[in-house]
Amino acid sequence: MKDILTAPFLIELIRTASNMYRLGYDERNGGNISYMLDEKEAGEYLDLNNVIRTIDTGFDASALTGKIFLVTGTGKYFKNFEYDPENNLGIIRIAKDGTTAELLWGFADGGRFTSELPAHLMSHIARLSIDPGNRIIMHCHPDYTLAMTQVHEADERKITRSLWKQMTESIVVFPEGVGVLPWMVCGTNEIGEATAAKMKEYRIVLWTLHGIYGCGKDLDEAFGLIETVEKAAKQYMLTANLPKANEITDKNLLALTVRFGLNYRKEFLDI
Ligand code: 2HA
Ligand code: ZN
Repeated sequence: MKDILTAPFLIELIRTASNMYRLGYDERNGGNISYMLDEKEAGEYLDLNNVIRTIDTGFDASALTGKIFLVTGTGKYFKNFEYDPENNLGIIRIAKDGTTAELLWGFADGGRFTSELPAHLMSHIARLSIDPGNRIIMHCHPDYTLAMTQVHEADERKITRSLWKQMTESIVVFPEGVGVLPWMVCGTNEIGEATAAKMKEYRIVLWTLHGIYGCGKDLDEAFGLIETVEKAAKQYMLTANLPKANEITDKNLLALTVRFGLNYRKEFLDI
């Protein structure tokens, strides 16, 4: 058995979380990540027959029975993962009943997975149904995205258009636009279901006055989506009160979709 602390998936998640902490995306215990692991790869580092304890998830994730996830712990700080992975992170497998998580590693201080597990697992189910290569669901609280949800109408078409028009890269990176949820109580099955429903259409979902969800085939892709939205939101907030001398037009956006062969959300352009 190889040492789990040398596992690339663990090292990569820790490095990503440390970076996110330093960017200010994850204050205190803010944010959470789940990473669906390959069973064969996980088996190189863990005895998959050794269930340390079981934890009730409180919702049905039968579609993920047998799937193994590296997940961040509830109440844990992203800044501490690199110093103490075994108390801050855990590896769980969804049991046959669909509502029990089998702990295979971590949460060594008796802790449990993130309070946002419903949104994570329901979003994994939603993304896998349209993209079998999806592995990551990532949630965090980046400043400018959060600020933008305070001042911008929470309308998917309008907020996507504002983000697309901030910088050339936006429509290239998220041509399908961004999904938006109104303010809701977090950590519940209801916000999990609402997030997953949006994830069927978008890889980015904004939680008004809370934060952002992103997904992807790996940590770079999920984080790259989030940091691009955050950069565009930053441009928006830096210039919202200034007269505009130059602007990306709908014609410019259309030209980008042609240049990059983008499968963009056509109803979001005024052409
Ligand atoms: O884990 O970000 O949404 C803390 C949160 C809850
Ligand atoms: Zn949050």
